[in-house]
Amino acid sequence: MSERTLLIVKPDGVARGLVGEVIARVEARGFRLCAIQMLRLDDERAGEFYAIHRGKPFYRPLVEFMTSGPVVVVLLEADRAVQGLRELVGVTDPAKAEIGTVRGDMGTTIQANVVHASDSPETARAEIGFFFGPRALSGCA
Ligand code: FUP
Repeated sequence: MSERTLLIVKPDGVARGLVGEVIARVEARGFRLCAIQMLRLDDERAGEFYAIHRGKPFYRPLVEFMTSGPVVVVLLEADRAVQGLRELVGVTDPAKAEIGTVRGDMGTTIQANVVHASDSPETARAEIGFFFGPRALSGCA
């Protein structure tokens, strides 16, 4: 069944010129692009996005990292989009991510791991709303 999910190319990925490669991989795997936006998160928005991690030792550094430069936010659609994108992206720590995954091939540290991908359909809905609001209802490619 067709499903939507959210991909973010994080500041390290944008700064290193990896946006095109990440999107090419996603398109090659059959995801349709529904919306795309480049933006810079401020402290409050980044903190809200990662609110689930508030209080953890990596929370402040994570918020600082996510506000350190622009990000590219992409709304994607596919069958099994959430799980499929997680598989394409690989596990959180690039050192542990499989070769062939985005993080395994391009990530440098657990923080600078190039991309974010929603981890469940519920999270995807919330994260899509967070960035795109009602515009997320527009059609996909
Ligand atoms: P993921 O769903 O794979 O993005 O991973 P998490 O939601 O567990 O973590 C979100 C982000 O927090 C990671 F992408 C990077 C950062 N993080 C750290 O910096 N250190 C950690 O030990 C865990 C996560």
